[in-house]
Amino acid sequence: HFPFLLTWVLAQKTSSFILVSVLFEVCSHNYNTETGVLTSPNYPNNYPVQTECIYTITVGINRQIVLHFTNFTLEGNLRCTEDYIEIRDGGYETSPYLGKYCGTGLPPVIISHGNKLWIKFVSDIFGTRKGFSLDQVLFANGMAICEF
Ligand SMILES: [Ca+2]
Repeated sequence: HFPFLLTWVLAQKTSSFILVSVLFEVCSHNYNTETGVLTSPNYPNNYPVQTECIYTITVGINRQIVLHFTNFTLEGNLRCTEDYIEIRDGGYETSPYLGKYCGTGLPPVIISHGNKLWIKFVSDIFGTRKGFSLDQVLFANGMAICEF
């Protein structure tokens, strides 16, 4: 699917963790590098319970983001009401819905329409798993310039 691939070096990421209440730890990550690896909290160890993480990825204008999951092990059920990730096609919680994933099946490759993606990771009060890891890569002007 992605011809003309070149290797792209993993870049830095910035992250911050804010404890907003006794019950839920909320972590917020803003990724504005061209590419990188994104993981669930504590990965590759189990993620904590009662956690909500928002990951906002922004790349250069006229570029698109490709999410390629490499590991995915979440607690899950059919409706993903326990632990899950939700992906939106834009920079906000209100951006167009792309999908909600849980369990152990690898999500499909996700490609943004614009230069932003919004990802929420949620874990409930019981049970944890290893979590997820994904490569974040990008397209420029419809041409693949990096590989997974
Ligand atoms: Ca859980």
